[in-house]
Amino acid sequence: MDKLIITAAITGAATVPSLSPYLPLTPREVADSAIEAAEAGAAIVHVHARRPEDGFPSANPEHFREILTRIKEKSDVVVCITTGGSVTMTVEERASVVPNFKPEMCSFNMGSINFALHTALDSIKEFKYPWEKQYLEMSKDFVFKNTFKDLYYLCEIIRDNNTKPELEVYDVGHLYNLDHIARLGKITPPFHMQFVMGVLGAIRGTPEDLTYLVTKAKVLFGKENFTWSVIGVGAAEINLSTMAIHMGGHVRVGLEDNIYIKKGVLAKSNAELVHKIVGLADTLNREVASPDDARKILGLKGKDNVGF
Ligand code: KMH
Ligand code: ZN
Repeated sequence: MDKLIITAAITGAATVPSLSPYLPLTPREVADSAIEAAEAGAAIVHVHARRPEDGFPSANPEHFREILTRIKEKSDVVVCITTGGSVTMTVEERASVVPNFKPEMCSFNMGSINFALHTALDSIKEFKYPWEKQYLEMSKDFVFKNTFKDLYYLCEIIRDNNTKPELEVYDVGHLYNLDHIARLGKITPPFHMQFVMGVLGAIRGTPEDLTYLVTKAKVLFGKENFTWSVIGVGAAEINLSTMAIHMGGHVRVGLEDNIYIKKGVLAKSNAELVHKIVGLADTLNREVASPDDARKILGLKGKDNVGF
């Protein structure tokens, strides 16, 4: 079994600031939280940006630049930049981070889904910022658009910048979408898949669903042609992580996907969530990968070949 690659997803765009006072918002906070997560054992950090003044998801390259340069200065962690962005961004805005920063990795969402966040409204009594309520409410009618035209477009951008995609698979059909673009030669193995489980609108975070996704990926691509990792969105995070550690997969945790360290208790940092996974890996006798181990396992171009 390969060493365990832990990815920390630092802030995302699905969590709103009122849900947790520990969510990093400013570029400085995002970068420092990423550095701390790396010190705790994360080999990769998955990065979104937010507006410093109110935490609204940002596509502003200057916000990204501030985050990326600070991380690079202080840590050798692998940086994976989102191309999923947020519900308010066009696919062109989302993709622009790749040519702008030529990262070692970027996310690449494998298809469209309903991406609903409105159920979080029930747990918020008071909103910190005026945009949050409407942002959550409008997600009831939101389709996270990743059409084939979008997939073809992103394939080109990702290939042109020699960036390794973290292929975000939210449902079984997304494996077939990947198979389609692979057959066209637009993307080549080995693939690194991130099974995103527990979003309202896509597959749930159940053990049998994870087993099925892994089995189906082996059937479609052959087990030597991909690595995989899992995100348990919300309550499923630690349980699915445990399964993945045992099954030879990799793990993504972080405040982007889950704000609790255990039932009813908010995680105080991304590092705290990473630390929990390091403990589980130790219990299950799986060694944790360093950033350079992850570079080797995933075949990355290296920190010196990025554009920031
Ligand atoms: N927030 C996750 C459920 C992306 O950034 O491309 C999915 C995600 C998408 O990380
Ligand atoms: Zn993300």
